[in-house]
Amino acid sequence: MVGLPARGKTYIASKVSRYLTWLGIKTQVFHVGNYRRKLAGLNLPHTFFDPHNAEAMKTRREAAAWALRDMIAWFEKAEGTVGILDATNSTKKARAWIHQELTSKDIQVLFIESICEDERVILSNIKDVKLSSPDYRKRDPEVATEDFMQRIRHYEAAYETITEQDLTYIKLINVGSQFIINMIRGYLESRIVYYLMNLHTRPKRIWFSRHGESLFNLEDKIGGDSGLSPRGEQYALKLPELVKQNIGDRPLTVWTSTMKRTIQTARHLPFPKKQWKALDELDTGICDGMTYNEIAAKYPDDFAKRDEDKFNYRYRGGESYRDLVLRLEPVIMDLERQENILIISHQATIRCMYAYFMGLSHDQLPYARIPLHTIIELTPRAYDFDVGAVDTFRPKGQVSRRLTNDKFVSASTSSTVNIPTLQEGASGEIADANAPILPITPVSVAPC
Ligand code: BKV
Repeated sequence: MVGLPARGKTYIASKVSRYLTWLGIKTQVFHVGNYRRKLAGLNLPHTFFDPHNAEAMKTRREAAAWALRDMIAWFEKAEGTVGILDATNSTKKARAWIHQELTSKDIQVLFIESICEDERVILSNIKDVKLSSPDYRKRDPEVATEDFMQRIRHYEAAYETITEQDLTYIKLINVGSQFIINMIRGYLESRIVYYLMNLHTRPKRIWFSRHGESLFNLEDKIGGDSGLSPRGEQYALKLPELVKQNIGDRPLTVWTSTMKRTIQTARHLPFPKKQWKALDELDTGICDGMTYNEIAAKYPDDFAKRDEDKFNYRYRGGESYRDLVLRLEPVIMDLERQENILIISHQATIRCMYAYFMGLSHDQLPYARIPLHTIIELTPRAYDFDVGAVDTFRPKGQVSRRLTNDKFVSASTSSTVNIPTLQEGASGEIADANAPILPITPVSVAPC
């Protein structure tokens, strides 16, 4: 990363990391600020960031070198694919050093620079993010803001935007209103560039709902393209009111799959609608139309294999969750571009999209609890430096607990319509559709 403080570097780094991890590419962010805090402690005055402060400069260089060393060790020991060095890296000298250290180890370097001159954007970044950082905890917000502005001025004094023509880079100018790209090589770099071109920071919310209970749900059958049961139809009828309660009068677009049960569920909603084939339920191949009991009796080995590795298990003639992630990638890309979207889809597809926004691992993804007759709301949340990975262990075969290790987005509220419901969809274990959803409690861990 390259750029002055409060230009969204950490935000961008986390988004890219979450996206690549979701696709199955091993990615890790190395945040130099955390190393600096370990070396020099908290509550440092802005004078620490003065480039004329020789002693502090030494500590800052040490922190950067420590982070880079850790990153190189991670590439080697953990067989990582993409490491993201989150720091200002705001001088040609710093970038030349990074480039040299990495290319000498055959690691390719892509610089991502965020340039932003909009004072309002910078100030809101400071208010939303920096004042809650460990550097400023328990300080008067106005004094802290002024100190942070001073800190930025120190960086500005030495800042050199990237012009090195021999480096690979993308510059994101004014929150993505303009891009400059240089020497992009290969598939992964162009994918990252494409992803970055879809990011924005306009306020947005995303809501997920499964279709109402279907006739196949009633018979415990998976797959198929059945219509709604009477209870499912009740949910569809109540949905406009539920949406109004939760979404209010915000402009909204409704996305459904191309299957009858989602189209029927969305039928009474007075908003523009779009059907996506990519939102169709996981294809269960030869098991389509069977009950879980029938599958267990007819294909006991498959049933066991699925429990063993639910993310990778592919139904014969059908799909796995891994296949589904790839199928849903264009939906995620489009979602990043959008503002308020209500998605009415299926259990397995919602699990995949939910995992992207909540940063769930591939092991956790197939067990995320997405009950029928419930709206799940995702709201953006400011970055919290103390929220890292959480304990997300979940025994196989048990109903999931809802957890988040996400820094920006949390499933904050959800509403369940009280319609007695059987269960279940194409890919799930039995869950109680009427059980209220547990509130999300971010779990704090020490900064890495
Ligand atoms: C592309 N945030 O430019 Br919480 C380029 N200035 C930049 N804050 C950004 C987004 C897409 C960007 C993200 C920024 C950006 C910026 C200041 C940001 C967004 C949310 C949080 C923190 C930072």
